[in-house]
Amino acid sequence: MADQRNEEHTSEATTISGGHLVARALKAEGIDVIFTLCGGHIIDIYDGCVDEGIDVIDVRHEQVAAHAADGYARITGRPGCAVVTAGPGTTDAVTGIANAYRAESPMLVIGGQGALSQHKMGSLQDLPHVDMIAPISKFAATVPHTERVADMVSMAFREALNGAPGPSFLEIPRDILDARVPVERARIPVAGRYRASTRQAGDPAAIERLAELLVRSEKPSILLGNQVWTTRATQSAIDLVRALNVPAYMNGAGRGTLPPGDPHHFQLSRRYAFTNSDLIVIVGTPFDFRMGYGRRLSPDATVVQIDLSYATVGKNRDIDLGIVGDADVILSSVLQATSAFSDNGAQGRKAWLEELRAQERAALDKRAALLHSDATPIHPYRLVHEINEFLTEDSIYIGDGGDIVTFSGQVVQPKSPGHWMDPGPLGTLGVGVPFVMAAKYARPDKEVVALFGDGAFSLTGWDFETLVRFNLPFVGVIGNNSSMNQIRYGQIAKYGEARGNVGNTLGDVRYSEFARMLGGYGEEVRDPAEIGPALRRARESGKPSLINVWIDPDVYAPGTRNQTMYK
Ligand SMILES: Cc1ncc(C[n+]2csc(CCOP(=O)(O)OP(=O)(O)O)c2C)c(N)n1
Repeated sequence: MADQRNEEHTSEATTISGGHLVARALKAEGIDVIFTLCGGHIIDIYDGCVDEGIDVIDVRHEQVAAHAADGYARITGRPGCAVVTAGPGTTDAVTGIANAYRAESPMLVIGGQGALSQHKMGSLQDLPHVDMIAPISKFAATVPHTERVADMVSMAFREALNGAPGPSFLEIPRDILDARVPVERARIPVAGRYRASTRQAGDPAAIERLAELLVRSEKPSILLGNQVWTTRATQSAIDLVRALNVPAYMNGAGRGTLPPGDPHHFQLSRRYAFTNSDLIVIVGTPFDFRMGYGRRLSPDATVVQIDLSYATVGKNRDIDLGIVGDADVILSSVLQATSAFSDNGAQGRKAWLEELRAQERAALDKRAALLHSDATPIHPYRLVHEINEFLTEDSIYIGDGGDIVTFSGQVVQPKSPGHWMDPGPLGTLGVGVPFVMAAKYARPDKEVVALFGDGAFSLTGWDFETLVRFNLPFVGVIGNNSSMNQIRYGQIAKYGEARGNVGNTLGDVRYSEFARMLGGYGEEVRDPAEIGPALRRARESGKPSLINVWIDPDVYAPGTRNQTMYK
């Protein structure tokens, strides 16, 4: 009997289960948390996480788990991880995977699956997950054997980080996950030894050419896009625009690369700049709808595009020069290459910067009155202005909604790099609460401020409870117009007032009471003078909070009125 126990002990010690192999491979990638909703197919992964000291944040909907993994990647620069069960658990996560795919956010989603031994027999929650997810991920595969579990997790990370990053999906059948294999038969990745650096340097000849174009340009402009943050190119970008005196525009996660008030920070004169520049450098953002597919750039300008993805450079629009690689490495090499010129032309560009600054001032003057409007219901411009005033250098700002977030895109300026989060080009409503979860978990030292449309909040709002349960305080603001206004505007414009309110109106919900019911802090605000004080009380509460601000449902952001998103 004693011998038998001994033997069992030895085999336990020298074998390892699939779930524990997952946890070992996650640990090697530096992942310290998984976002998940439980299911019988995946419990061995939780057991592995207990051993490896990986936190388990359990949410109320798998879409939230996937968005949180996306948000974690954006904040930390390391891939995020969501673990979801087979069938409906995985289908619920699909939106989060798709959002990360369009936003170029690296993450791994692990889905359960029925036992391989019951393949296609009609097991509980069986679905063809890999077929479903392949078109919206960089890599989607089934793990065929327990020995391969950790190896395939590392493969999934390699694929997620290949070129422009994105999501990977692994389906692990239940019997593969639960089985034990001898440790020496499994490839267990060692940190830093299963993939190369992602810092690709770009073609040296192209870098020299861009340096010369910049030095010779009289009216250059640069767009610092998402990948400036992805590749942590903040300092290189700042050094370049300062040394060469180049006006910089920022979008997506690139917002905040330069602080507001910086002489090279421009926001409201982009169209003017792109119409009048002789050189336009686009860094790490595709020519998609947000860029008018490249059509809004002057046909006479020299256009340079830098991107992590070979497939993105030159897509939708001809370019004069393309450079594929890491924005940080490329921008610093370009600056270095400009030192070969005795005069980099910076002085000569002063008048150009002044011309753009005058455009900015005119645009600011035009809307100044609305930013300070005392109207009730509250004007959305007043709300976003108050939020902008409230943000500090340590506030990570998250926008989740339609029209109200379009307003905020024009007014709210993050004060630091990496402190702006929006869904990205998929335009997914419901990212707000999961992004709060990821941001506050990963950076407890930061304040997280989120602005929701009432429609957007409703999609994933129940996970406010998860924020309470895990003690993840944030300042939440709902721009409540009791409708899905961005869509409502288009319907009214097309079908008239009488038929325009179909399928787009919401109830008058007091979200502050919802917050309080779940253990958070909440206030209703109808007076514009109360927005600032209410935000400060939310901050001081130290709890997850919702300030429900009643805004005018009959005014719309300029972007919504022009329907620019469909053009
Ligand atoms: C998941 C998802 N469903 C639907 C849409 C389409 N959509 C875009 S904006 C919008 C209205 C959002 O309403 P709300 O969040 O209340 O913001 P508002 O426009 O009223 O400011 C909708 C439904 C979407 N982008 N994402």
